[in-house]
Amino acid sequence: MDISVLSIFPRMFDALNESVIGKAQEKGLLDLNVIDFRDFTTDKQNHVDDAPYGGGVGMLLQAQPIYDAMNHLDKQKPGKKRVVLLDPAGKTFDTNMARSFAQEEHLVFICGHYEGFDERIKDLVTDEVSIGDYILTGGELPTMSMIDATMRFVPGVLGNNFSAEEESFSHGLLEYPQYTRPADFRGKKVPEVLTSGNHEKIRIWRLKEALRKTLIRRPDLLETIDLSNEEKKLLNEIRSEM
Ligand code: 4G0
Repeated sequence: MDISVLSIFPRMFDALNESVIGKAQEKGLLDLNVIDFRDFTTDKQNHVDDAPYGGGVGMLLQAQPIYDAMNHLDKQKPGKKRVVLLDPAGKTFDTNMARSFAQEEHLVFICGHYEGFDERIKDLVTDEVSIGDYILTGGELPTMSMIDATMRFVPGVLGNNFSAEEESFSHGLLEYPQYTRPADFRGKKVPEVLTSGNHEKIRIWRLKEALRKTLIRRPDLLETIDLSNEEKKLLNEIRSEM
């Protein structure tokens, strides 16, 4: 898939040349194109921001450099695009949005700075998105988070026989506790059932522990999923143990 980013700090995206996303680029699964929209300013001092009409503190990103950078991108890579504006007031990003982004041919992220942007930028945008209720100095880190979460849903990006569809959040429960060697680490032992070799017992133990963790930490998640009869029975066991 194609991902284009409009940012005045293009080198921040060098971080995506590492690890799994770096590999995805090497494999040709991702073509990442970072555009410095400061290159599209028309004034001598390359300003991308100005004071708000009506007064107030702080500076706003101007519309013109973003419009011209988008126009350049449309000529360089014609075709349908999903254009995401990073905005703390946007819709909160989640797994379902990542899955939906992964279906797109071309995603464009516009990274804002300062105290926001000229409202007219929004005419270029299909989605206004936030990664959560906090303010950062720019949209770059949220964009990198979303690129990472999105690429995990692109087939071939994660290693062999591992799929983003199989883990917590996808089936709606938090992950059960996991252990690796040694079986006894400084007196802390691995639960016996996991070394028993009884696959059915292990499956039930894992399901119960996933339900327990979800009930304690994120009871809101239990409201959104259809529980099987087995899961309802295990939840009742957990409640009577509490
Ligand atoms: C637009 C996104 C962009 C407006 C961007 C700030 C956090 C997020 C920015 C503002 C961002 C997020 C109104 C402060 C840049 N910070 N939570 N900073 N305002 O996704």
